[in-house]
Amino acid sequence: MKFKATKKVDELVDLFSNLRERSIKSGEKDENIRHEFLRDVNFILHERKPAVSFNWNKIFWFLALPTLVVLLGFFLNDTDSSTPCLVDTEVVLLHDITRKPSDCSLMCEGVNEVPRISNLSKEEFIARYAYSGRPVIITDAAKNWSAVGKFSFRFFKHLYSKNKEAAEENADLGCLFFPYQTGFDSLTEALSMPKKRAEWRGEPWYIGWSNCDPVVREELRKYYTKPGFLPDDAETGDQDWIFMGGPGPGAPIHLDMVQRPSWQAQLSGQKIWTLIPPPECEHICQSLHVTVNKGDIIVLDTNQWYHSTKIVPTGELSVTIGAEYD
Ligand SMILES: O=C(O)CCC(=O)C(=O)O
Ligand SMILES: [Fe+2]
Repeated sequence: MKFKATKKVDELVDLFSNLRERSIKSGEKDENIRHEFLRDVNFILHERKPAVSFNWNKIFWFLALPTLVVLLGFFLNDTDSSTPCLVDTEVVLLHDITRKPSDCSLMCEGVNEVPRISNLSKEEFIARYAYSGRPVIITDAAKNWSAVGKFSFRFFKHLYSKNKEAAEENADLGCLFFPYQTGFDSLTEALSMPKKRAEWRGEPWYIGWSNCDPVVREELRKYYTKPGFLPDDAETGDQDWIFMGGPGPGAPIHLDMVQRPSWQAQLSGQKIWTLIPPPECEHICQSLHVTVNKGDIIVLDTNQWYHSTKIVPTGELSVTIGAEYD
C-alpha cells in the first residue's frame, strides 16, 4: 500500500516536472508557472458547483486531497534540492486551496479600474470600499504625514541600530522579513548593505518586513496617524508592514494569508500594482493595473486579490508603510 502511494506520488512528480520543464523551454518564467499551478488547483476547488449531498466520495476527497498536497509538497521539496521547487511550502499551497471563495459580485464585478478619490469621507469609504474587497486609492491621504520624506534607508538603519533585537525575524510573533531577490538573511543584514548599494549605486534590491516591536512601533507612529478615511472605531493593526527598494520588480505575484483588508501609504517614490481576481471570479472580473503616487494610500484586500508590484524609476527609492484594519 505504502509502495503504491509512493509510486503514484512519483508519477505526479514526474508529470509536474515535465510540465515545468516544457513550460520553461517555451519561455515561461518559473514564478508564473507556480502561480498558474496554484490558480489552476484553486480553480478546480473553488469553482462554484451545485451543493452535493453527503456521500463517501466527498469524504474520501476531503481526507485524500490535503494528504496528497502534503505528500506532493514534501516530494517536490525533497527530490532534488538543486532545482527550484514548484511548490515552496505545503502551507502556502494548503492555504491557497482551502481559502474561502470570494464573493465576486461584491469584490470585483464591474470594476475595470481602481478608482482614485481625493478627500474620501468615512461614510463613503464604509459604504463602498471598507469591507467589500473593492480596491481604492485615496489620493494625497498621507501627503501631510511627516513620515513622507522622513522614512528612508538611513532612517530605518538608525532606528534598528538602536533596537537591534527588533530587527530579528520572529515568525511566532508574526515579525517577518521578505528578502525577495536579494538573498539577505535578515533585516539586520539588509540594513548593513554598503552605502553605495543603499543609495542605488550598486546591485538592485527590494525588501519588505513587518514590525511587531512595541518600541519601534511607537517611534514609527510619531510620524504618521491612522488614515482619516478609516471608521472611528476601526482598529489599525499593531503590526506595521514596510516595503522599500528601487526601480524594478517589487513583490512577485501572491495572495496573503491575512484575514483583514490593508491600507498602504506611499511615502516616497512610485509603485505599480497588478491585481488579479481569484480564479472563481475570472469569468466576471478583470485584472487591474494601478500606479500609486507619493502621498497616496491604496486600500486592498490582499487576502482576496492576487497582487504583485513594480517600482517605477523616479530617482527616489520606493518606501511604503501599511497595516491591516478592521
Ligand atoms: O508593497 C509591495 O511591494 C507588496 C505589498 C504586499 O504584498 C502587501 O501589502 O500585501
Ligand atoms: Fe501581499
